[in-house]
Amino acid sequence: MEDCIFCKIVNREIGTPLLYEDEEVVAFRDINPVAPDHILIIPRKHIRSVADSTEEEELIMGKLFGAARKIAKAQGFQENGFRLVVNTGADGGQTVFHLHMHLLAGRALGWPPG
Ligand code: IU
Repeated sequence: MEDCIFCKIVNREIGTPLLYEDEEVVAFRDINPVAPDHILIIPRKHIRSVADSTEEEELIMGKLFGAARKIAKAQGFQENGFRLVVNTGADGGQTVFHLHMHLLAGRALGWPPG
């Protein structure tokens, strides 16, 4: 997608350092972190949101969890725990319409969200 900032990161048009990458997924640090460690895990494929995704894309979405597990292990988040969040649509707080999973770690997180 031409105007999608996350597609530009995937296509290396923006030099955001990647924390993780494989054939289907890339991950990088959020530009505006809300936790000591705030990482975004995204599919290379432009999928607007969970709500807009298709059955064929379920496998790719599952890969986001696999990447989260690997990143958490590599970064040492497993001992204290971490949170995975996928904001979806306006009420879900989604602002970038390229599906992404937030991985939050490094402090005890409150619940419920605001
Ligand atoms: P949201 O779930 O759509 O609200 O999350 C979008 C996130 O993308 C948000 O935390 C932003 O800080 C983050 N982000 C970024 O890391 N780099 C960017 O260039 C842009 C947004 I635009």
